[in-house]
Amino acid sequence: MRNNVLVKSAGAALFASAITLSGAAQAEKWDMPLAYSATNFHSAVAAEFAKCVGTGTGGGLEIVTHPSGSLFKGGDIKRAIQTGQAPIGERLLSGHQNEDALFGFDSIPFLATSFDDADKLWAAAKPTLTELLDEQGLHLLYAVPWPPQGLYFKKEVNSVADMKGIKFRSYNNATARLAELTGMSPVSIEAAEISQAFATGVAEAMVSSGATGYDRKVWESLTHFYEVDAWLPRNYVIVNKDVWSKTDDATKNVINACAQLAEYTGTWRSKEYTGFTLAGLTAGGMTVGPAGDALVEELKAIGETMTAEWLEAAGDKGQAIVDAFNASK
Ligand code: PCA
Repeated sequence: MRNNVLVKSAGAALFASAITLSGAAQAEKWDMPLAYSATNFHSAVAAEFAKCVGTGTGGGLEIVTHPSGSLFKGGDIKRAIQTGQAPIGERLLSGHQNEDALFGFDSIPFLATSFDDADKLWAAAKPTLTELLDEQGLHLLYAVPWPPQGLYFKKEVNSVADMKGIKFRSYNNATARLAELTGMSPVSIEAAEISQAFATGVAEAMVSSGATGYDRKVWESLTHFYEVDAWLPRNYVIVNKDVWSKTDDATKNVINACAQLAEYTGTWRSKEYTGFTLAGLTAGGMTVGPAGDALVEELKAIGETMTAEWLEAAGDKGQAIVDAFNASK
């Protein structure tokens, strides 16, 4: 009788620890490197996405975001995910234009200059980009546009001639090429490091959104922001393909639902942030406004050159994206 009780309670204890163990085995943690600061809206959206997945899986999958390039620097995030050093992460994919020109579809000057057109361009490009990423061992979850890109300087600029010799911070091939075609010297610098680069004079100008200038408080070094609305590049959240294929269907469903929500709220935040951050630059003391007509004309001609160069490099698949986009407008 006594023995029986002991056996019973030992059995209960074992059962209890089995529950704890299986709970522990199921709870998984994914570190998610992000290139941009925690205050940036993309990072805020990623944090909400991570929370959504945690809630939706009942704590079964915990995604921990690491902003500001603290886990992997922007330029290393894609490789880290491909090689399985990180299961998931966020990256500006046009930064990888040197691997494949198709990654630069969203940085073609004056092709898609509004949020609506950027969405249409994304719809036209998504199948091709999903396939390209898949071939590289990556599964695409969601993509969110940055606000329209404008030009930052530390002096008034009214023509391309005014840009000659300026040290221009670039973030992908297209921005480096823009510098070359305008007589500036490109220097590649991650957003996380631009405040210092401007303060020390390593760079003196850039093309970016109001959001990034606001995040990095560039009014401490720069004076002018010209709204050019040149393009709206995207950040992408990608998962290692092996990790994704080993993820059970119920978890995948939750991740997909949270990803869809993140793309929607991210786009909404990007729109809201456009005006907010331009006002922030003005409050910081910068002169903010549209570029002059003469400068715009010159930039459009450079845009045509860059569009032709991109189509040449991206081949039939690139042309098909542009054709599908034009047909959807
Ligand atoms: N900010 C990012 C990319 C585009 C943008 O608006 C950056 O400057 O790095």
